[in-house]
Amino acid sequence: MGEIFKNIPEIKFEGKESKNPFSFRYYDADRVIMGKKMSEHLPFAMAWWHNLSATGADMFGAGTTDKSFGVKPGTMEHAKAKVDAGIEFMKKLGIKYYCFHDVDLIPECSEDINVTNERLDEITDYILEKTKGTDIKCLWATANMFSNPRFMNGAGSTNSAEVYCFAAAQIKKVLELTVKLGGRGYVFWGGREGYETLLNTDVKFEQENIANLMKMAVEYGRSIGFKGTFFIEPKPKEPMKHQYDFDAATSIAFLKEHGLDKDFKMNIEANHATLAGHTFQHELRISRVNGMLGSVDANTGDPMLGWDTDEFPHNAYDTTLAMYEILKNGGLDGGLNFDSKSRRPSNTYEDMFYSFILGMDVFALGLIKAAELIEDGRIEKFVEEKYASYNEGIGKKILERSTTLSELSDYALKLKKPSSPGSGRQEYLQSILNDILFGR
Ligand code: XUL
Ligand code: CO
Repeated sequence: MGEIFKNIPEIKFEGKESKNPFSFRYYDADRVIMGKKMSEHLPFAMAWWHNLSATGADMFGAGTTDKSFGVKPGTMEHAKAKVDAGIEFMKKLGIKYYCFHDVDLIPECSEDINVTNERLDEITDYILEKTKGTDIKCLWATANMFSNPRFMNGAGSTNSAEVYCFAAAQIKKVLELTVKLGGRGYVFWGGREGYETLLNTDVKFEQENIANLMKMAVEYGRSIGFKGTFFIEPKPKEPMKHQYDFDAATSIAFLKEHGLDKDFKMNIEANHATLAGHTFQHELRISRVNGMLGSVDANTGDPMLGWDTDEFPHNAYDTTLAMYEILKNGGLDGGLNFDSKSRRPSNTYEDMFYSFILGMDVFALGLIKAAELIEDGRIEKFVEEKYASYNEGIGKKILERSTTLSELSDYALKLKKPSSPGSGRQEYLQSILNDILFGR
């Protein structure tokens, strides 16, 4: 197949003065920041589903973007055209990774899972052939256990033992494909793992069955040589009223309870964080301080809307704070997957590129600013000093865990009244952040 995205050049770094819409203003792959190249700090990935499959269809209207790539959709020829389009797209943007659900790659055969699996073998052979000699690889893969009607009551949480076996079969197959494609991770996003009403739900039974499925996945994955990380991608709701992997804190507790915390980390998606009533940074921070920050689904929601709009990231304030957490984490096992879709009226091939240029540039800008924040040091110094009362005296004893409740009580009674804990200085810190973002 010839060039698909005709008239769209390779996107190069031209610097912030550039007015060329097909250029990066901030993403300069080889620029070194805090000892590492930008491309290493920012392992960007393309989500097969949004970029190559979704046409902009929503509950109220048909698709607006032609993703046929010149071939009839629903055929293996079309599946291959998507591979060709995806590789050309990634090459033009300098993106090295892709992420997929099994059924993003091929038309699923609803009558026989064996046929689906044969198609998956064929398409992954084709991906390997087409990516040979390039540095394009799979970031992570996942089994879609939410679209097929069989999963209407869940996958790991289903009431049907037969359906549970189909979930297992899909996971097994996708793990094999992940190894075949050299993937760095395998994701569990529990889209239907939750409930609509507690009136018909045995929560404990369902959660234990989900954990069991994950344990079997780890055992099988390790037995076939999968050395990467398993991820849970928390989301509080949508499509279900309540999803078990509500947020990072809930998911981490679940993993610890079931002894899965050595093999799993979090894949944090920005829009899922805000649906849970948290900021993106909050979810990254909670994961990081628990040693569980593994990967990121890069997108953003709309503060005015209560659903998963999956917009391309565009807010440099958010990406700065996100990259701050990622730098403090020492990077990611996974990467930054654009689980984002162009808006429905942004319906041309050019828009597909503009969307990624926006997302990649705003994360590059976030990286530059997060590094400046760390190098500036004023905010971190403030936080360190805020806890200085634990550096000596009774505070030191508390930190060393060498005191008792009675000794602390005696200390307080003798003191009669504590001195002020000191100002939190929020507004001062916010002005430093603004200065770093906009004042230089
Ligand atoms: C859904 C979502 C998924 C996962 C993978 O909100 O984010 O696409 O990333 O199943
Ligand atoms: Co996601």
